[in-house]
Amino acid sequence: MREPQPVIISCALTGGMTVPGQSPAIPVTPEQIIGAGLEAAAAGASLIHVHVRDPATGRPAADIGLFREVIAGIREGSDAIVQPTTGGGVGQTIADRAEVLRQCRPEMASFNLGSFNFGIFPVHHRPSMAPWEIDYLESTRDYVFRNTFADMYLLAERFRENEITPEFEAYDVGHLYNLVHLLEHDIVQSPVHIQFVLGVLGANAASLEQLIHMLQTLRSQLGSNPFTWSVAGVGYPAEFHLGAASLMLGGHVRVGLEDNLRLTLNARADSNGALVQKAVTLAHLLDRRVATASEARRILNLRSEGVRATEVTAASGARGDPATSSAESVQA
Ligand code: KMH
Ligand code: ZN
Repeated sequence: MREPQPVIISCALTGGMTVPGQSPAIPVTPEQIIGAGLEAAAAGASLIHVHVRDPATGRPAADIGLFREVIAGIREGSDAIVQPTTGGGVGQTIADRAEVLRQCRPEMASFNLGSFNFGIFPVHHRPSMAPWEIDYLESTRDYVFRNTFADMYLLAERFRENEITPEFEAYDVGHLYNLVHLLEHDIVQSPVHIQFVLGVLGANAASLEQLIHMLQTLRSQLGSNPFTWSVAGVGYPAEFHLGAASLMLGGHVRVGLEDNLRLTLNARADSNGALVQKAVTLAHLLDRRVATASEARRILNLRSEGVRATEVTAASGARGDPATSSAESVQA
């Protein structure tokens, strides 16, 4: 029997659409975020998704000095791929969000595929929350997570000029058609890596049916073009239910306190590492080996792996030529 592809477990450490008062486990300072990243990597995460926060308040930030410190700290202590956000948080412009690409030139960064309402106002107000946190949550009653075509064209330019591989974040099925538009107009290039982020209030639900619907839509739209995909289920038990489905279907898995704060029905997660550990256990139960960082780089066709598939396939004259190392590692 053929061994399935190893699974890339990514860990989203802190987020921009959570506030620290939701859980004492959410890392805030650069030291805490670096520590959480190293713990997640040691537990089996080969890809670390990072946001940064103002260390004094915990408010999501776009400060390049903080990004530099966090990216360098995680890289120094592990060989995991460090993937900064370009999604940011409430109040950040696309220019703020894109700056990390030019200033830090990471191997990979997130690329959000469309605008939608992103509501976190139903989050329970806790006594541990500062006034700004309550305001932040409440402000999303009237918040659109903006990713217009102009924004996406600008972002794509920054990714291209800095040779950064995007992880495309798709929250709803329409976002996949936006991606098809970007591919058809050569604004972004194949092969693509997609993260299905399901369960945000304002976008698609974290259900098995919707995951399958989005996966099938992507497959039919991309035809023979290869791609890789992962799932981030938002909330509990979505993070692990959709993670298990992805493990069965050959996809990759994202966990982390950005998306979910619970380890079990009755226990809150006390660290990102604990969430990664549970994903590793699930992977082993379902016969998926966990990818090392260098395997993840090969699967995702990152620039540190040498010649990119787009260059190879252009030279060989065949898009998605199965003879290329990246194409053999992707699944359509
Ligand atoms: N928490 C959302 C904003 C991003 O950072 O670019 C999903 C996300 C996207 O991880
Ligand atoms: Zn994020």
